[in-house]
Amino acid sequence: MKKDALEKAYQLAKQQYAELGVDTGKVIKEMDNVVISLHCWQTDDVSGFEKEGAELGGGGIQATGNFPGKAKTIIQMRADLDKVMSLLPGKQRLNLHAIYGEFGGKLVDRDQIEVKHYQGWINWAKKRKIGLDFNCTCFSHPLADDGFTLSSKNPRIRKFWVEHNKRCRKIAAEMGKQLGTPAVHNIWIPDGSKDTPVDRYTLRKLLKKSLDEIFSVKYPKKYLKDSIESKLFGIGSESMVVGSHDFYLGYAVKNNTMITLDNGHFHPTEQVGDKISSILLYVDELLLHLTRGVRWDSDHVVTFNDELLLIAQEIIRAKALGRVNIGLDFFDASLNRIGAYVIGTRSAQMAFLYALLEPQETLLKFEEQGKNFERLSLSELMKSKPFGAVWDYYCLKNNVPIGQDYIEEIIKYEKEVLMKR
Ligand code: RNT
Ligand code: ZN
Repeated sequence: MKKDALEKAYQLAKQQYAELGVDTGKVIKEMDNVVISLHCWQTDDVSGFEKEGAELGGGGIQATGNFPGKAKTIIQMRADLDKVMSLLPGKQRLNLHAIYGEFGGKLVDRDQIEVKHYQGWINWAKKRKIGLDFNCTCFSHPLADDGFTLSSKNPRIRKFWVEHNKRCRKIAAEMGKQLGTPAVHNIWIPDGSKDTPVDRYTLRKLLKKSLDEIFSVKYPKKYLKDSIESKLFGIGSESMVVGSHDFYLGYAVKNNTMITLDNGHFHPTEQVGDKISSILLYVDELLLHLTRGVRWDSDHVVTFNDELLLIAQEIIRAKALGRVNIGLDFFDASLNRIGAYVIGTRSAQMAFLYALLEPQETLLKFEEQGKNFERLSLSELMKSKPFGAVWDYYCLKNNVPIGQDYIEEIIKYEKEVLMKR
């Protein structure tokens, strides 16, 4: 569509929203506060660069598909991420896993990693004026093969993973320090069991002990923000996951760490959107891992669905954007990976835009007056308002492809870059 047509469509949309008491100009400005942390691992199916030909192994997570063109080197990964960011409106950060360090062809075990292995990324981020986030990698490793890491009853194994986590937090704090924006460090471990264990208590006690050891080293909040991620079940840990929601929620409240809510990690009828207003009463901040679980924690590309919308709406309604760190967590190897990022990130951004365009005051008035029919009507009516015109205008203002134009750009990159790998 031509620029003037887009402007015109936006002006009409602006009027329609204004009639409902919604200021679209203000909403577009507010979108600056929706910063999305791009998970680096969609570029290479969570393989990492510890050794050539590394692949995601174990931990109950899986990337399925073999679409050509996956990033095999840091250079390729950075090129892909630059391409992705060039197609996204708004602001991003980059979320790294420990396996994505620059190890210079040497095998550096996880209990040996240092800031220097990530300095290249820090410099890369500095150049792009973006922040970094970080994750320990407690899977795809021989010492994770028996299914237990930080909760292992084997002291050698547990010690190894405690050391890894301590180093990861140190690295993350340095990222935050150098980049002037706190890095979120997220702990997710795969620990759990396929069959019903007889001793859950000791395992959880050990996990608690490990976390206490890890967090005994303190860093200023302006450099590092700690988060812990629960899960209901994984492949191979169907009967029990040590780091359950109850476990981490208790730990987070007691120790004031953040909680990571991955919407693939709960029972399918449980809504992460519903949890936000509860958890924010007890912890300062949250980390989201936006994903799309299809039948299981399958980590499909995020789409603009009801689940995502409720999450965005609940954050906006609680005026909690400043307390929620937005991360993505999907890895689909069955389609163009750059495309996967752009779809998923744009859908997440669209959900926040949609939530910001809600006529909050009117809906609240209806609710408080017991006018339930009116509340439901207006909520439904909002779905056919010209939201797309505001979204297009937002992309226009951000100088990124509008509407379907990004598809062509990605296909071009696929032909010129991905297919030549
Ligand atoms: C696994 C967790 C975890 C990982 C990433 C790669 O179920 O969601 O966040 O997906 O750390
Ligand atoms: Zn996750």
